[in-house]
Amino acid sequence: MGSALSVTKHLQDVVQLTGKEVLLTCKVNKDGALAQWYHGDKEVNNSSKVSMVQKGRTFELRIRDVQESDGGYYRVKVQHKNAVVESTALVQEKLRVSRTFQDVKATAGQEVILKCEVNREDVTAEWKKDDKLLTEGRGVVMEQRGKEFILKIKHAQKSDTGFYTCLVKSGSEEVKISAEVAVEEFDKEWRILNFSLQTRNKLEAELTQFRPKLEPLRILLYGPVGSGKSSFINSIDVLFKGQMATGALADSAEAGYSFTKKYKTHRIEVKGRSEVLPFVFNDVMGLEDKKQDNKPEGVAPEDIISALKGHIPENYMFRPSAPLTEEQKSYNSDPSPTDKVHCLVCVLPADKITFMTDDVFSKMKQIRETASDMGIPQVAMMTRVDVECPVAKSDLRKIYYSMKIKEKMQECSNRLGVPMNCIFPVKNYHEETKVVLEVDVLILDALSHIVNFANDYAKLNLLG
Ligand SMILES: Nc1nc2c(ncn2[C@@H]2O[C@H](COP(=O)(O)OP(=O)(O)O)[C@@H](O)[C@H]2O)c(=O)[nH]1
Ligand SMILES: [Mg+2]
Repeated sequence: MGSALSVTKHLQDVVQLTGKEVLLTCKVNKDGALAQWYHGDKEVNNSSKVSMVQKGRTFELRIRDVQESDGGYYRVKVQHKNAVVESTALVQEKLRVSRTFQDVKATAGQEVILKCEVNREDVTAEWKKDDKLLTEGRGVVMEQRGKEFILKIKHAQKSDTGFYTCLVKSGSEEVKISAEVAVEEFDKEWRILNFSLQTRNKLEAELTQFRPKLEPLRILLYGPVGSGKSSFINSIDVLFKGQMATGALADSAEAGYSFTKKYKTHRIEVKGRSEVLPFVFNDVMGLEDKKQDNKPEGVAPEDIISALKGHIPENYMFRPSAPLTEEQKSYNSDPSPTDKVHCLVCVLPADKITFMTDDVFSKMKQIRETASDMGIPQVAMMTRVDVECPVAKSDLRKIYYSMKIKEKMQECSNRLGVPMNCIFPVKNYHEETKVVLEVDVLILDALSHIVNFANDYAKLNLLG
């Protein structure tokens, strides 16, 4: 009779390099036994991939060219008469990296994503920056999706620069993926602006005490709907009043596309004084692409040009498809020097410049060229810097350290044809309940330049 059927040599777990061969061996104590092999639940058949061999009491399974799909549990079921015994082993490809991440160069404020993948799921990972363990928080998020590992740095800052490693482990196996992340920001501000209260008050005093050669100087703001023209006028109003304005001019960004169709002069009162500032603002929304659905057509470039020359009367209602002509009664054919525009300011939202069509820019160019022919100084104001740049959002004092802001200003300059030194980034008051020093300084700085340009122009061209 002898002893009962039993396994004398069990299958051994195997970790093998991809492409190599795996040999599983099982031995029993009886002659004439039969074996069936399983990979998971599926019975294994002889193929070019696997072959099963029996040598007396020994059973072998050979797997050639091991790939990921060959991984998993293998089981051999050995039968002798009515008795059955089994042995099981795990076959795995050796842990390896199937996708690495590359070095990253980002500008401050961008999102940095490092993504890598290994060939197995039975792993854990840790992330290191310069050999120090990284933890989540402050915009740093780590994720595992099966075999994939992702590190996200939401608004990368200069301090996030470093050597990043993802260390993936399974038991005693370990693989590493590393790369350099460089987050760039200027070491020095490329335009000097002092954000002290002293500077603010000095700039404000200069403007309130300013006596231009011509009064009032007229500043025309133009730009697409939602670019922040009304908000800018509103902000100036807030700044000189020293408190939040009640009758807000700005349209909510979500309130469809209502826009200023009326040619209206905005005068700014100064706190504690009965007089108004010696410069005034008009804003016209212009140049929207007619074809874009839901958007209203902007004021015709011809009308903006007429406004530059002083032909558009106060309270005139613009009709986009029918610009004002000399023959019409409302046409101001004999404008006084103060009816004319003394500085043309193009208002562009930092977060939308990239998405504006060439068509819109070519219309702006038409206006700019006319203004240039007339010698009218031109400035571009870049609004919504806080929306576009997290560095500016968290600290406006850093605005001229931000590469992103410089990049956007460069884009304004290239597409609009205005030199960099005539472009001013500003943040408007839009949801604040208190005045903010940094907001004031940026606006006052831009405004001082605009007013001085306007005054120089008036002096040279409009006064005998
Ligand atoms: N975050 C932020 N929002 C702004 C800024 N300037 C304007 N806005 C918002 O942008 C939207 C459009 O502004 P508005 O002044 O009505 O644009 P307009 O059509 O050119 O007169 C409004 O919702 C404003 O509150 C800014 O500097 N930062
Ligand atoms: Mg408006």
